[in-house]
Amino acid sequence: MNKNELIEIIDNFDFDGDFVDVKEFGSGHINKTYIVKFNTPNGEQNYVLQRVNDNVFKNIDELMRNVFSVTSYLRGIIRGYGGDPDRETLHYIKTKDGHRYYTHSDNSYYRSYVFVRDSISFDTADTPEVFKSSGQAFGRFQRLLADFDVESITETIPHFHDTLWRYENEFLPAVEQNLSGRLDTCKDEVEFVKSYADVMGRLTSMIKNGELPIRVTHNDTKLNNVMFDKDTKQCICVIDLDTVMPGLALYDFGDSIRFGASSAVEDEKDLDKVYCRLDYFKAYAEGFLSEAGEAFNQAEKDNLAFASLLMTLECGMRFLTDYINGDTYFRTEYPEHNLVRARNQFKLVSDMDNKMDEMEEIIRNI
Ligand code: ADP
Ligand code: GN1
Ligand code: MG
Repeated sequence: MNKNELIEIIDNFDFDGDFVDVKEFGSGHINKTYIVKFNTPNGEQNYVLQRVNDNVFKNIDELMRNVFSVTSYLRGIIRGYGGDPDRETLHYIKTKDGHRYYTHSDNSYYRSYVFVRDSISFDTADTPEVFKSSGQAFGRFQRLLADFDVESITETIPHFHDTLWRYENEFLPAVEQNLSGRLDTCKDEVEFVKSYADVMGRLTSMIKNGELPIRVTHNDTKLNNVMFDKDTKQCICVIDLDTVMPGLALYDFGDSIRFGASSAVEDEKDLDKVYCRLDYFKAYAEGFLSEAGEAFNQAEKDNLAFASLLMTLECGMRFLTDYINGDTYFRTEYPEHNLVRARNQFKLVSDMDNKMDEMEEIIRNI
């Protein structure tokens, strides 16, 4: 997309002030994100413009209805306790003609929100304190949405964290079809996934038995989906709300551990550098449980460590599936990127498996 076209798109949104500049921004794997600078009489005002990935999100109307509904609910609560709704949750900006998103002439979709001022996001946690603070942010997010009507939002991606469903309906068919012809290069990784088949349905069976309650959850709790104050390094708000759906508290906990308790970035190739940092695991658990833990039943508490392993396995399996399918889902920067990510996640799974007793002990002690 060239700059003139971007400016034409920006002109459709109801922004305040005069346009100054637009630049690519952020490191998400799904949407294409830009920062848009405006000048107003009160100083600089920045916005985020995103091209929504319509290969991943098939129903943009429902997606945008969900995120507007979740954020307006949160804004009400935040106002109620005297907080700043423009900073503590996303503030979506409609188009000049009142729509929740803009459809470009090439049938691509754009949406926009206020850039959280004086904020940064992290691709790795440099200290346990930063990670603990993200745990508080995601725990609080879950707590604030506890009474939000689950039925009022659509599942933007069905079966999102149903690991066994993904194994049977996405992974095994991908291996069977070998669309990219890459199967020869990842046989060990395929066997690794298969060796965990018997644990993949554990949480979904517990949902069916009524042991685990369905809550409104975020479902994509990567550290870089939390904005922090750039000076105090305290969390400000949770972003990337496209996957807010009915789910398990355990999914949100486990997915955070997968990303932030890892000693290395998600695509580190040197697997000796990749392991689960138990002090970070402990810090996150303290932060998350301090905000959300009061509502948890015993089965939820008992499965926090297991869910961390399961979410890591699931994500590795999704990267591997995408590699075998020829890179059609996650944004990649080089041909083996998804395989590198999968190997990285599987190293983490093995390490968590070895440390499972210690992880469970940490949770019992909190
Ligand atoms: P993706 O679905 O591709 O992960 P995100 O919504 O997470 O897209 O945005 C990608 C990145 O852009 C984030 O990790 C964050 O760094 C930055 N970002 C997104 N929204 C905001 C915002 N409102 N204020 C500041 N930065 C943001
Ligand atoms: C994607 O959008 P982003 O980059 O925050 C993905 C997550 C994966 C993650 C792996 C909608 O998250 O499920 O866990 O990549 N989001 C979607 O890094 O599929
Ligand atoms: Mg993101």
